[in-house]
Amino acid sequence: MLGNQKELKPFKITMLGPSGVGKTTLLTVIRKQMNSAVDVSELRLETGHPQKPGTGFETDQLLQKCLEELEQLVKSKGYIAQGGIGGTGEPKKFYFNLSKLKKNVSSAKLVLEFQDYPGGWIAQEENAKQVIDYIKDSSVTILVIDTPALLERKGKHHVAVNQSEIVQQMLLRAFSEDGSNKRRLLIFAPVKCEKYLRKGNQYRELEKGIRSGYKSLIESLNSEIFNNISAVITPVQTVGNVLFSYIDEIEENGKIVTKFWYEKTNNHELAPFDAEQPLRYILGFALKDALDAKRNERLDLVNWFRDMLGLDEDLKMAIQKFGEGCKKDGGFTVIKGGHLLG
Ligand SMILES: Nc1nc2c(ncn2[C@@H]2O[C@H](COP(=O)(O)OP(=O)(O)O)[C@@H](O)[C@H]2O)c(=O)[nH]1
Ligand SMILES: [Mg+2]
Repeated sequence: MLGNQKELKPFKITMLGPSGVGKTTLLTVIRKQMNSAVDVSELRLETGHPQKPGTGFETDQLLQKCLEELEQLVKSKGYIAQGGIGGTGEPKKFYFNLSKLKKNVSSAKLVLEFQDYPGGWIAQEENAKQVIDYIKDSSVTILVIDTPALLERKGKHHVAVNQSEIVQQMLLRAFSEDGSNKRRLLIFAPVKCEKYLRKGNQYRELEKGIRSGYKSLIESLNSEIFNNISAVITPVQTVGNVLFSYIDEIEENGKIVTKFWYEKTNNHELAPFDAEQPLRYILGFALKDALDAKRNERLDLVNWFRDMLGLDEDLKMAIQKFGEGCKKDGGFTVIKGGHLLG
């Protein structure tokens, strides 16, 4: 193993969103698309924490299971109702690590730690506290948003499906209670948004929907005390060939149950689109944070990057190049704090 080498501190990212919104799916397609989206001559993405044996295997296993279920979902014929793959039963850390392609195994690595957990936690007081701690402890939070719930029927189901009131409160609490003033990136990641990005200008509706569905959060973040926080929108078409179709409200055992129905295209392939974009934003942000920290001598805040800063110019360049590939239009929006991004 790595003998007495120093511990590699991971760069931490927390997933946020209620159960079923698509957190684990998003991680799965990020991994899938990174394989093709990383400029293959430059960066290598592998699973696992290089100093924690078994984490690669565990991450692979979880993502593979989710991937198989998604492939099944795309293959089946006709309409499908929302829901399907099993929820995340316990908190899980997913590790990805990035290194420069064509270097040997022991070359410099940037380790990313994604914190996933059962979505149900955010509605349970004790567990919600834990999630708030995850957010405080992370540099990046990815808020996963069910797009049809946000936009259809004038957002009638948004609060219930995306638990938007709760997540806004949690974010504000985490951000205000954190005294460290470290830089943060909040990524609004609308998923299941294939339908809205296929045609002309519909992506404008998506941006408008997010600005109104998370109005109080965005207004608060615009206050000067949150100058350390950047917020962006990165829409991800998580599965590709499955489009939102219609909402059904039916009575089951005396209760009104809402079902979101999706329609397949004739192409039965799992074809995520823009899934690597959140990672481009994350890496651009991380690198800028580290470089500025070095300049301003506040390295204590970015120990996850300290080793890498001086050591491996090649990896830095590759990360920077990858980060520069982040989209800036067609639904991709910088809400605030553009100066903190790469
Ligand atoms: N139609 C459709 N279903 C999706 C998409 N992404 C996720 N799902 C489904 O949404 C459900 C919940 O996803 P999951 O990632 O487990 O949510 P989590 O609880 O937030 O981790 C699963 O049944 C997925 O198959 C998508 O882009 N389109
Ligand atoms: Mg999950």
